[in-house]
Amino acid sequence: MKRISLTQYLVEEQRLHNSIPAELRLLIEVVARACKTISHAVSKGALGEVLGSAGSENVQGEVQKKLDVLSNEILLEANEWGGHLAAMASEEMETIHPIPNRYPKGEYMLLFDPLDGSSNIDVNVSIGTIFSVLKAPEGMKEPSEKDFLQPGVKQVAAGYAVYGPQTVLVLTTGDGVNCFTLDREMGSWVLTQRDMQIPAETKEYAINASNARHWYPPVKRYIDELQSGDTGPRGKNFNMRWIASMVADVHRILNRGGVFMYPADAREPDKPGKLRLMYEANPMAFIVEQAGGAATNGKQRILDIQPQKLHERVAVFLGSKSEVERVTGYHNQ
Ligand code: AHM
Ligand code: MG
Repeated sequence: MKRISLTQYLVEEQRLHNSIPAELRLLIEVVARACKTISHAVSKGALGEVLGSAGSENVQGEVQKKLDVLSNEILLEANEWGGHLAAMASEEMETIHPIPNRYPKGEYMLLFDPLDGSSNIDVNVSIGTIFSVLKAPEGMKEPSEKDFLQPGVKQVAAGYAVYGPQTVLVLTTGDGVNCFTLDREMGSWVLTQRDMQIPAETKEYAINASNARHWYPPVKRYIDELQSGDTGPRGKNFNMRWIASMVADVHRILNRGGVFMYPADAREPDKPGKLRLMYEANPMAFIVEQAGGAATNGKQRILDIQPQKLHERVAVFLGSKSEVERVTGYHNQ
């Protein structure tokens, strides 16, 4: 097999489609390098003294793990000095992180969830990193939070890494979705899946069913129908998977189809779900749509939502198109 590295892929994409200018290529390579460093730290586990709580809370009041904090630092440090960015924002930081004045500034803005699936860190289950790239608004001088508040359709790139049995990086720059596998001996990312496509039909769904008693009627109805199997209205049996790492659940769906849901529910009626629009829902929605799937908040396309604040939460339904359309239809009836 002829091996194509991430760098070669990015250079050739630019040559073919003029879609990855040098600065964006640098950005993606720097993020990929940071993911390699995070992957290394993750794989050391107890030996690297990276497990357990950091003894702090993030802006959403969630307890931070050591690896949440470490991964955030790795991404910040890797991306500060290259001259490709104007600012960064992270799920783990309350305010945005402008590039310090001692470094040159670029035209891109990077957002990330440095370590997704934090509850799985200490039990050796797949976790990951999610990132999203926006362009700084024309004429922006000092970056502020409002410069980041762009709908997901404005993303120029998005991706995620999964630190699992294999470490993979899944990337879109708006021209399909490709997967790279980390070759640990060589230290390089190798293209292993081109143009990933989510099967339109599926028999698999993912939801945290322990919240069932709090679900709103459209979600209840949809899940009831799936669970009634071949004797119910869907006329077929469905299987369920819930990894509690969005990266791993989405990666399964990209490979063999399925639908992933984290709905809003009646526990906290003012809270629109658990997941964050800017760091989780938007990049995943971009990737899923680029792979032929769909992503909504139950009512509208996620990528069309105008964010109101940086750490905004959103309900998420994504994956195989026909299923996402069905459950969205139940909400809109
Ligand atoms: P995190 O970014 O703090 O790790 O939280 C997001 C994670 C998702 O990866 C996953 O889908 C979800 O939270 C799991 O939630 P739950 O604990 O309700 O199963
Ligand atoms: Mg997360």
